[in-house]
Amino acid sequence: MPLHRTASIVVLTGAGISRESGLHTFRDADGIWATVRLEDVATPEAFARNPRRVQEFYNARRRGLLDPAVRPNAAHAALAELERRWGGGVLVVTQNIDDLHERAGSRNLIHMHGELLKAVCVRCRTVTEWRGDLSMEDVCPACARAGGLRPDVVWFGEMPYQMDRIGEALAGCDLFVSIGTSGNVYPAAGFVAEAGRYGAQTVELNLEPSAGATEFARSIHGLATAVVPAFVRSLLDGADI
Ligand code: BV8
Repeated sequence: MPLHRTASIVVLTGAGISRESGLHTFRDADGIWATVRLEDVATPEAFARNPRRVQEFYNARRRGLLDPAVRPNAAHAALAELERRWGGGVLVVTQNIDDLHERAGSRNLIHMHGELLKAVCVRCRTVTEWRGDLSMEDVCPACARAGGLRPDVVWFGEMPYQMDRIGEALAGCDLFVSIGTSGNVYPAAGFVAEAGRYGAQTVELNLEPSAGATEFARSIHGLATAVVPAFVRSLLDGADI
């Protein structure tokens, strides 16, 4: 059945949507967790234990993201077009810390796991744009103290950002679409069940079935740059979903 044009859509994205832009995923064979343990670089305990190592891990990823060859791909562009042309609301909730959705034109966007191009001061909590390397010697532009700046990224064991706003959107949406995520990390992996409980249509677009594949009413498998533009076109053409 076609989705009515004033329907509300929530899209969850993960690392798979940025894979064809040249950014590695986490759990694929060539993924980030194949070369480094998340316990050593993506927890508050790791940062307390060895801040230099954690800063370097994110410095390398920030440099990679700022490589001119890394650009939004057709999947990011399709979601931005959907937001522009759809009559109802379109909210993208991304687990990704890259800025490819913004650069593709998405505006109604939540970075639930933070942003690689921002730093937060643990002392005054001020968030600052940060595109260079980050070290424990850097001084917070707001409180002028050194040694307190960290990537503005949500680590394991930390509260994801804007959970209230996300919960409201899931309760009110007519369609929940999950793109490029393995469904291993909570609370994001639980969003499909939450949206489904409120009666939303649920669709998964992914290279392969995710850990939560059975929770979706429909799954479309393929490369994001192929399946996402096709799905957006079907929505805009009023096709059955
Ligand atoms: C929380 C930022 C409480 C950092 C990330 C013990 C203590 C505390 C918590 C826990 C605990 N044990 C378990 C938990 C919960 C924990 C968790 O889920 N752990 C897992 C490992 C079991 N979660 C947390 O700690 C979260 N906080 O629970 O706080 C709370 C709970 C509820 C409400 C309030 C508070 C915080 C989790 C956030 C951690 N930070 N990232 C960084 O980026 O460095 S998570 C990290 O994983 C990234 O954000 C990433 O996006 C996310 C999910 O990974 P995916 O995006 O799915 O990537 P993945 O590689 O796994 O999959 C890629 C998929 O794409 C694959 O399916 C692949 O097939 C597909 N694909 C590949 N190429 C393509 C493609 N698809 C299409 N096209 C392609 N070309």
